[in-house]
Amino acid sequence: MTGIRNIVVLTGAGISAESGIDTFRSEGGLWEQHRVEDVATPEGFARDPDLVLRFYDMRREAIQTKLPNPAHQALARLDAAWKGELLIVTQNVDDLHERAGARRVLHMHGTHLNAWCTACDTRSPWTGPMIDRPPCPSCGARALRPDVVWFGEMPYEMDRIYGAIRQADLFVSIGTSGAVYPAAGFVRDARELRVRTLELNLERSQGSQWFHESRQGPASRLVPEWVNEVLGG
Ligand code: BV8
Repeated sequence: MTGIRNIVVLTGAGISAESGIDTFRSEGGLWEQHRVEDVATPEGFARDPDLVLRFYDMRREAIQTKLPNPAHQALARLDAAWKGELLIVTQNVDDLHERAGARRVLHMHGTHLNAWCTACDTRSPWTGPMIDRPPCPSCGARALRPDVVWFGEMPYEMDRIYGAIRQADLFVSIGTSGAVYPAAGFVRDARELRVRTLELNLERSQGSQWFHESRQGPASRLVPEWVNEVLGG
């Protein structure tokens, strides 16, 4: 892959599937077990906070028992070796990219491992449950919520993401169905900017037609192969 200096990688639940973390839309996936409206919206949280806090307590506990897979490890290898610009924009709220060693990671939908105090607006590292309404480490108020972006809420660092796409020579999408916006629109933004686009996914996503190239298969095989190509292995 010649002439590539700046890369933006978008990842979704599919990159963590082989680590044993449920995806959202697959058979038996999270959205089959729970109604999105009930567990991933501010309205759902206002209506039944216990339901929402239990949903995220369960997932927060689960991800801490999982390990990064070869796809996370390959992106961490790329991050360590790549001299050009690289930004790994993840829709995932797990910390497997970081646990694999990646550093240039941006969580556009937040993270499980932070608590967000709705009284003092402080975000604090958090690994335990929230169902018993523990006090905020900063102000003591019992007003914590998961630091995740719910439907209808603005994703994080959108300017930084659009800035990176504007500078990019290559946009790569890994393990995402292209069902949720604004993330699902990045490939079209990239195309309008004459950026090369590549999809690595188990199956063609809802936005496949927008990619110059789409490769199908498990991330644990496709991502190490692609990173070897880029690093000229
Ligand atoms: C917003 C955090 C205003 C919480 C999440 C335009 C058109 C239509 C609707 C909208 C629109 N703009 C906005 C909307 C509304 C809404 C939206 O998109 N609705 C959808 C349902 C139609 N968007 C919002 O509300 C967003 N906010 O728009 O604010 C705004 C507007 C403009 C600019 C700025 C702001 C906020 C959305 C964020 C919601 N929070 N997560 C939590 O995790 O609980 S979304 C959550 O679901 C994930 O983060 C992710 O984004 C999405 C799930 O998608 P995927 O990750 O792709 O997972 P999925 O299961 O769907 O697919 C997995 C894929 O992997 C599959 O393709 C499968 O084939 C593949 N796969 C599986 N195994 C493997 C694999 N691939 C490789 N290897 C494997 N082994």
